[in-house]
Amino acid sequence: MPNDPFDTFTGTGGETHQQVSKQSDHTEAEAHLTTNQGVRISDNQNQLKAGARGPVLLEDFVLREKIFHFDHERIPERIVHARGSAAHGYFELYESLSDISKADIFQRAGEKTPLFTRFSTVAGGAGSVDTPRDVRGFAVKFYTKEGNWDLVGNNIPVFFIQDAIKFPDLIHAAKMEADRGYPQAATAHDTFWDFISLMPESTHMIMWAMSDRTLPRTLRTMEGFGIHTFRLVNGQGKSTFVKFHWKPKQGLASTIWDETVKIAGADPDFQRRDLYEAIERGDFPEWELGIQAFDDTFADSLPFDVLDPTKIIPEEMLPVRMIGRMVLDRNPDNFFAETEQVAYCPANIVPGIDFSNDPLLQGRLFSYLDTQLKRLGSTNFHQIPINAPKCPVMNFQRDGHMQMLQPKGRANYEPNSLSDAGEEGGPRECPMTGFSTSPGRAAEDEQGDKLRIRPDSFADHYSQARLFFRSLDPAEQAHVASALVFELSKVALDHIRKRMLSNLVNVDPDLAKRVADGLAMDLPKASKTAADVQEMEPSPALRIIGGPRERTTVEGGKFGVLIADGSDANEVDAVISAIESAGGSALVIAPKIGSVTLSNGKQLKADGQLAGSPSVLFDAVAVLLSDEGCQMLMKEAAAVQFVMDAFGHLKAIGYSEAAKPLLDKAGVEPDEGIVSPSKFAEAAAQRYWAREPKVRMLP
Ligand code: HDE
Repeated sequence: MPNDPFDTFTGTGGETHQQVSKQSDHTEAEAHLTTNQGVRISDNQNQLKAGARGPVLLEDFVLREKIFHFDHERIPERIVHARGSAAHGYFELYESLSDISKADIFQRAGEKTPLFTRFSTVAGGAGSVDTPRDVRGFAVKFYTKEGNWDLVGNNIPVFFIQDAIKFPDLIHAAKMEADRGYPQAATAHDTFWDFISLMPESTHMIMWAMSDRTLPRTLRTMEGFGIHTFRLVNGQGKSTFVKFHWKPKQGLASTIWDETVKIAGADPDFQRRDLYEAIERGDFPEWELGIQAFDDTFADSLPFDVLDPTKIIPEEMLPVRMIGRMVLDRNPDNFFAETEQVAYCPANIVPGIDFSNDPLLQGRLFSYLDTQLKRLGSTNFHQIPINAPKCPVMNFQRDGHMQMLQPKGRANYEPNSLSDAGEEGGPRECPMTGFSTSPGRAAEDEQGDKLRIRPDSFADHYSQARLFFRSLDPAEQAHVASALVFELSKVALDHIRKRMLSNLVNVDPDLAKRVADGLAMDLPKASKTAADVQEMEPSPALRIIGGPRERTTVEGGKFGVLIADGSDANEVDAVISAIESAGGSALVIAPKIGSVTLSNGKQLKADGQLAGSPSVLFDAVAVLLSDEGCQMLMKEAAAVQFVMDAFGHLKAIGYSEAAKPLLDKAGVEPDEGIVSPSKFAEAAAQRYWAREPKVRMLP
């Protein structure tokens, strides 16, 4: 692999794997099927039987080994974040951060560090669809020269709960209901909203969860956040608080609820496929890593607690400084070995990075190691190549299930004075360069009696929920209201809906009223709050629509060009070329996959068949038909739906004059996004939010 940053390091677990695969490497001419013991197999089609129609024999070790291995192919899926997609890549530092962190990864501008990033949904099982309304996990494992650093975040900067002890309750409430085993990957049900309505601290996160943030168009078009406040520590031991951000170079884009539901049916692997295909075609997704760094004085000046994971620091209050970029440039070779077996752990940090006292983070530090033992079955999971550090690993830990290493010598303890324990008696502590914990500050509230208590500074549950809602574009606000109406309409128990409405009054009375109207319920009084709700300056950075990172480009997008026999060859060619020269992918959709005969008699092969390629799969569509082609497609429901959905999902539609009757039948009304073929590539870079009130009744 060219410019592979792994090459610069000496591996441990990685080497083991390479040795194994080298041993079993054959040229194609001499590739023999063998058992796991290396015995060549003569027949992989038939079991060993006593006579052609006789019973099967127990001595058939070839059969038994194969079936035995198959029977145990699955490991327990993750209890949360089971559904995920991942890729390899690298992090490149823009400028040295040595003034605030001694972490090796932050020292030398331009240096690349290999990494492996896994995106996930939270609630659904491993086989669930890619596009439910759900938070997305955003987990990055940096293989630094001083050990692995895992930044295990989400695409939303806050979390539902303030204390780790509530996590099992939250997840039980969100997942399938205990008795009936449904719904899968959906929060629109009684138990979720029962819990949420009883936990006002979740209100800020709920605003995000009901916004377009939980319907990302692709994994490439979402932000990532470390959520908790962490610490950076410099060479002098000085500690600085930090919050981590990932900002997508592709811009931020989401889908519309109706669209996301239809994508789930049309392509359950939509986001996994998108990531894989983008990397395969060399369109490497990229995010900038940003930090908000601040000291104790700044933290103390804020009207909320930086240890509270339900709070953000608005970017307008403390700008995000971009310190480097992540490029994902290589797909995994094997889904199971890499994406499934990768084991992230927020406790994996390196010298120069440290934790804060955030009580949610502190609980996570225990949980992940524990979960990996269950999932991967051995304390030696760090030796699996995807988890193995790319720097030397040396200690006296020994044995355990599936030990892959064969340490030499008698000394398996330290200190020792045996010369066979390796050079100078084996590895020793590094008092100067080894990881040492930042002492924190000796503030009164950071030490004292053992208590089960929540600090008063965590009491405000509504101010930032209000901040988020009021910072959104009106179209996004309407989506939040509409999502709440949808979800609460699926709640069968009246008292839960009522309680939720009472909480919403504290966020924004107008929002609560819109939701109550949408449910045809009376608006109850506001619920009691533990702290006064504060007015904060709106933060435009929180918006997608009209915000500073909204996606407004064709580059890296997918566009559907619907054609049929007789479509104008020049027009088709011009639209495809315009999209491609703007960096997008144009896919030809036709009634039959084999080929279409264009106006000039030439045959064009389709990329997708109409019934299997609805417009929800594309960022915008062009409908380029002849008179006859249009007459034929007007009798095809999939064609009418193709256009109707593109219009309803506020996408640009480029159309040839002859395709107009199909657009009319689909109820398309003219607006800025309905354009001639020559204007399509330009129009396709955005959605047309002004169209929304014409196509959808929003609360
Ligand atoms: Fe996790 N979480 N989590 N989580 N989490 C897991 O670890 C847990 C939390 C996040 O792609 C599990 O390996 C507890 C916050 C991601 O493999 C488990 C608490 C955030 C992933 C676990 C939290 C996350 C996980 C399940 C409350 C955002 C997927 C399998 C204290 C900052 C990583 C596994 C991947 C996975 C526990 C809260 C993000 C069970 C106890 C907050 C992205 O250990």
